[in-house]
Amino acid sequence: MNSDNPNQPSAENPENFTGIKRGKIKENAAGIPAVISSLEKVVSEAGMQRGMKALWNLNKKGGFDCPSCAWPDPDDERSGIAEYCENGARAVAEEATSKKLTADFFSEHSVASLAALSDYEIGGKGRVAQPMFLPTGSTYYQPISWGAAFEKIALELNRLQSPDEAIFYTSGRTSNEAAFMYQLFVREYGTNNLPDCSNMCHESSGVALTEALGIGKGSVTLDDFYEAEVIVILGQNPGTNHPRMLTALQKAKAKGATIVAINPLPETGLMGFNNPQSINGVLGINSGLTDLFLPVKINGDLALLQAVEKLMLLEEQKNPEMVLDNAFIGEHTEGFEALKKHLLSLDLEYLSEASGISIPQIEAFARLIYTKKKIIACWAMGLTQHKNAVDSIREIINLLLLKGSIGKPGAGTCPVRGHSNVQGDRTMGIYEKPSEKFLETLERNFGFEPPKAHGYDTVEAIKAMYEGKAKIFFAMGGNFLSATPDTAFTAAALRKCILTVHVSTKLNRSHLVHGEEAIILPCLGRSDMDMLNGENRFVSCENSMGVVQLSRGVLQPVSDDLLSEPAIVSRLAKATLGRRSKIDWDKYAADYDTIRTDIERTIPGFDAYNRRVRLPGGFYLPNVNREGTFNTLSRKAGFHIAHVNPAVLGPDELIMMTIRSHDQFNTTIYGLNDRYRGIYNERRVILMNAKDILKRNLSDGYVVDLHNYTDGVERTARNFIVIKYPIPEGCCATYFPETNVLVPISSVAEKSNTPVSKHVIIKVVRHA
Ligand SMILES: Nc1nc2c(c(=O)[nH]1)N[C@H]1C(S)=C(S)[C@@H](COP(=O)(O)OP(=O)(O)OC[C@H]3O[C@@H](n4cnc5c(=O)[nH]c(N)nc54)[C@H](O)[C@@H]3O)O[C@H]1N2
Ligand SMILES: Nc1nc2c(c(=O)[nH]1)N[C@H]1C(S)=C(S)[C@@H](COP(=O)(O)OP(=O)(O)OC[C@H]3O[C@@H](n4cnc5c(=O)[nH]c(N)nc54)[C@H](O)[C@@H]3O)O[C@H]1N2
Ligand SMILES: [Mo]
Repeated sequence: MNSDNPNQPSAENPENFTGIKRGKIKENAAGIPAVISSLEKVVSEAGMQRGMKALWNLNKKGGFDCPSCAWPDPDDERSGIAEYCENGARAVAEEATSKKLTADFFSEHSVASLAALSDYEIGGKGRVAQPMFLPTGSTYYQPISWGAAFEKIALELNRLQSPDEAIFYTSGRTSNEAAFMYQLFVREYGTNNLPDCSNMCHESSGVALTEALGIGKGSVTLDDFYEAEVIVILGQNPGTNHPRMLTALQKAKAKGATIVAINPLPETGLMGFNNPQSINGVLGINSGLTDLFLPVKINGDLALLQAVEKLMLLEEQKNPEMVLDNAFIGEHTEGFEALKKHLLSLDLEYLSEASGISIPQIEAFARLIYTKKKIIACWAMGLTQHKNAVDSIREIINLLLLKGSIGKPGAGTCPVRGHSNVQGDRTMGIYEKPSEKFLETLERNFGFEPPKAHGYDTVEAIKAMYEGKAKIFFAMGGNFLSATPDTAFTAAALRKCILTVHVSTKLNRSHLVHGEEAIILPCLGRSDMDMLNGENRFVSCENSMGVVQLSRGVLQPVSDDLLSEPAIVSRLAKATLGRRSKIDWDKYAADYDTIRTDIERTIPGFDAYNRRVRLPGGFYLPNVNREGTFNTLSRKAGFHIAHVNPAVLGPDELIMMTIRSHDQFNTTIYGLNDRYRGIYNERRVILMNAKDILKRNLSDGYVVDLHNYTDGVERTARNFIVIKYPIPEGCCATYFPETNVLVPISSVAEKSNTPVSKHVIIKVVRHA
């Protein structure tokens, strides 16, 4: 189901090799090679002067927020030279590039010829420099004025039978100010169809945390890391995806913390780290990070956690008051007795088998935490993108609650967010299921009646477009086609739209697999100056630990024809709603302080927003868990009972997780290397266990095709090179987004509806 001709690669999924080179799996992350690699990229994309200016201001107080991940900046001292990492620098290089795409570029390259390029090549073309329009039946984008573009979009939006036929997606880079305006516009227009990248990312964390603890965000601050006794890291690859977290882990370890890593892969950053910002690191003096590495089977986490909790309960029976925090359990939690009964009834051997971790190793983990009271659990996509993700995350919470490890220094929950402002966008109301209270506040403050019915999340949006229930797709950032599951299905869904619109910095595949008509609206990025009347304006973002701080770009935009995201929303709203609107959109665009004033009176925690956002380092949003309370109905934290239910595989099937290489930010491919895993110049690879390779009569280096057959549909991804890798038997790994074609649209997490991108059942067949 790849294209019209199943033997040909298609616009949504080119399948060419780039020429693999192999090296060893690295023992330590970062150090000198990382510094060199990041500087080279910045200078080659942006030039020396522009590049250095951008890097100098990255993550400095008063500078701009790194457009890469959401890891927090230190509250106190920030590095004098560089408060960023290799991959942050690369994200900046990507955005700060001096290459630009004007009307000439689009008149020379048809949509089809661009779509035949790889994501790496498409991204390398440069920044979109002016608004572009693809009329019905045309194969070339042509220039359009901003005014005509807004008129066109407004006309189509106003022609729909119902506002619910339009979908308004958000990626996670959008500032608080733009996000607040965007959701306000969308709701005044009349729909809650506000899916976002969070639906594919940490939605499962939000659901689990809200159910158990009454707030969908993590409880720890950076300082908690330095007081923790044990830090458990599950399903996360910080060396690549949150490199600055390694600095925090190194410091935590120096202060006495023990680190446990739970991951099917021995990820380099977890194992060892040469901190490029310390002399030892630059000299290559290794700081080993992980004390105990547990190579779980994919989705073996629930069983492993239950096994450890069971051992804790047994140890507590032997040594009362030594293991559990009974006072905390009694005062602050509910459901303990039921959980205890459940866990004690489980068979340790069964749990060991289901997790892939031997009983002695499970015991080693349990012994590490028996007497400890200050535990932090960190997790990311290895936990959230599973069918039972909410159960697994609630099991993490169970473990922390048994220890009283929430709401005290050195302990707590740490879902490590992805996009730099994904958490802020949700705080601003980018959510398809807004609470009644939030909608009432909007009505009271702005005088329009917001729609009550819940909207589509990401997966529901794709289905709605496919079924013809939604006809216009508007994206505030992101690369919807490549980020979502079941690429061929999603492509068909987007092609059924009458209009697809993307507010973007860079060209991407979602501009090339489009609706009947398509528009690209080019916007300023984080690093760009946003000038008005001689003033360089700032916006603000919220990081993974709930700190809100300002972000002000420093670079001259590559083109005069870019608008800021707040300006785009303002003009779109005016064009669409006209005199129907109760909101002064011009005022917002002219003075961002007025947006923040309205955020302050609408969203709790933003008191004195305009003053506090100007404080160096910003301010913390309130967090009930951090303050030791729980915002659930009963005001207690809830234990949860979950059942382990391992997948039953056919003899020739494997479980595939789709992961990030070192040289990418989601669908943006910076380069073709995955340096830490020793894979160079190729992304079409499949990491397999030696026994699984042998069983299939394959060898390292063979070329294979991958198939998934869920729901009676054959999904195929061709041309992958087999790589022998230390990964548990029965499991394999490939890169996202090349294998999104194989992720069935129907395969979603219970409760959070997140695509199950880390548990795809596939068959591996030697390429004919
Ligand atoms: N440089 C860079 N930084 C990024 C991104 C990027 O693409 N590039 N993306 C950003 C975004 S949006 C996000 S959400 C984060 C993503 O950050 P991560 O969650 O670290 O990203 P993934 O590569 O998806 O890695 C998942 C990790 O989980 C492991 N894993 C997979 N399945 C399981 C499982 O069942 N159990 C366990 N215990 N482990 C498992 C994998 O081996 C891998 O190490 O990073 C953010 N930061
Ligand atoms: N198989 C599989 N699929 C996955 C995942 C996985 O692990 N496996 N991970 C999922 C996760 S965690 C996430 S978060 C999603 C990511 O999904 P998205 O957020 O939709 O994807 P990105 O690749 O981050 O979006 C990149 C595009 O954003 C645009 N952009 C960049 N900066 C800006 C800006 O400042 N403003 C605007 N308007 N546009 C900008 C650029 O045009 C760029 O091409 O993918 C999900 N998909
Ligand atoms: Mo994400």
